[in-house]
Amino acid sequence: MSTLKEVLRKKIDEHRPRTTRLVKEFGDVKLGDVTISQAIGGARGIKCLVTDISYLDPFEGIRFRGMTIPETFAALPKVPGSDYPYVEGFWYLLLTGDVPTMEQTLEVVEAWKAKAQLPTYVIDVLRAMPRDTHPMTMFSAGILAMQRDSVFAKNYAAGKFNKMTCWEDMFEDCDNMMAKLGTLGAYIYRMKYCGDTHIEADPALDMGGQFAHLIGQCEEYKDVARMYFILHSDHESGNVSAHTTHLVASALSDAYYSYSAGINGLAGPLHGLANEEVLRWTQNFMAKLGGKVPTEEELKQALWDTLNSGQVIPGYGHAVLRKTDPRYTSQREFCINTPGLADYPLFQLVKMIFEVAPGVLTEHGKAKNPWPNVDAQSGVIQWYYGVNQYEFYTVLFGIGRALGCLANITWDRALGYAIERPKSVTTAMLEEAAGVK
Ligand code: CMX
Repeated sequence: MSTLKEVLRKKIDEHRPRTTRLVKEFGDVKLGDVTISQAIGGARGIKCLVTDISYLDPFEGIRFRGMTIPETFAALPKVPGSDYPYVEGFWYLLLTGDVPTMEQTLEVVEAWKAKAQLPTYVIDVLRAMPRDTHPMTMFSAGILAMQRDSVFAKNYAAGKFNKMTCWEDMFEDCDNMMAKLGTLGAYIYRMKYCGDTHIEADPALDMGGQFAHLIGQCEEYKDVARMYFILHSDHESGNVSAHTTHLVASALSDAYYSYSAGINGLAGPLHGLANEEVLRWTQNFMAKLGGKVPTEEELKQALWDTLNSGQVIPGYGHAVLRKTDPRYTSQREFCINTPGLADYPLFQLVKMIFEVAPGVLTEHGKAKNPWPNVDAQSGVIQWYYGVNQYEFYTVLFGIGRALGCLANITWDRALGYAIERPKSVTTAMLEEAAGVK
């Protein structure tokens, strides 16, 4: 081991008890308006972000522009022949707070169709990456590559920045990006998992339907895509992907820099990658049992084994929610109401985990919320439809999450939100505030 790493290890070992003691014994000590445990522990509960796009109540779950998930699905114009709304109409709702008419929705549908194609240089960037690169890396790189075409960056460089009107360039970038993200995700999917064969776009299709078509999916999956993108869109602005996007945009970085950064945050296992982890955990567990249906005891044991090995139960717990995530419930209802999926063994197992895991987590006593989040349910639907490359699931999350993040940064710029710059303190300052020798 290098001297540098050896010395660093020693310093870290010496420092850790100081941090642990501060949180355990002096967590409630105030540092101005926040406590030591909030300063060390990820800023939980500090009210210092403002957004009107969505609001997350710990017990009720998410509301998009004031509407619950069922209310949102019911209110928006539906794709003809489908039970699910246009993603484009949802974009209109997030941006404006108004439920669009069918005419207003179709205007967005047509605008997105006209600019959905990927520029060749973006395809070149993707193709230059080793094929076994994680799809989230490709997705983030593809978004970043598109920065070349940022309207905001071009106008800024040309000296055309105006604080009151610059939101318009931000909006153009966000709208242009939204139009392309489904195509980008589908291109990565076909290049990596379908022998690099690609499918021509169908000019008749909306964004959700087109994505299903481009990855080579069946008719039914078009609704899965629409539902999935809407459900994953926004969860107010403190989660890692939304907050990162907001933070980067606060430096007047354009939408591409900002959302590519947000995607990198979404790729973490404690955030969006949890949907991949859930499927991996569940499949490994089934494989260990040789595919047979587990007993409740076997399932409990597997959950305890995971916890005792120091890992988290993926898909369970939440920083804000204190009940079952309505995004979980919505997907669960989709499963229950879809013939074939309702009896699907993997769904049966996911249902069983839902019955057992909250009890185990409660007994374990650490997680503040023992209930499932959005990621506990989403992979099973993808798997059922044959999207079994679970490393791709977070890209699906990322296409949807863009709706919320990009609506937010459009408004951030319109309202001239300041560059984000919280203040840091040293461990010694915390110890002084706590009166620790
Ligand atoms: N399994 C085991 N332990 C868990 C847990 C879980 N599912 N959820 C929380 N805990 C633990 C935490 O790791 C923490 O332990 P330490 O004190 O040792 O650090 C303790 O319980 C308290 O954590 P918390 O206050 O309840 O939760 P946090 O706000 O710190 O973290 C989250 C929230 C989501 C990161 C956490 O619940 C977790 O790791 N869940 C599993 C991963 C997951 O599903 N992530 C997806 C969330 C949704 C999304 O963003 O996509």
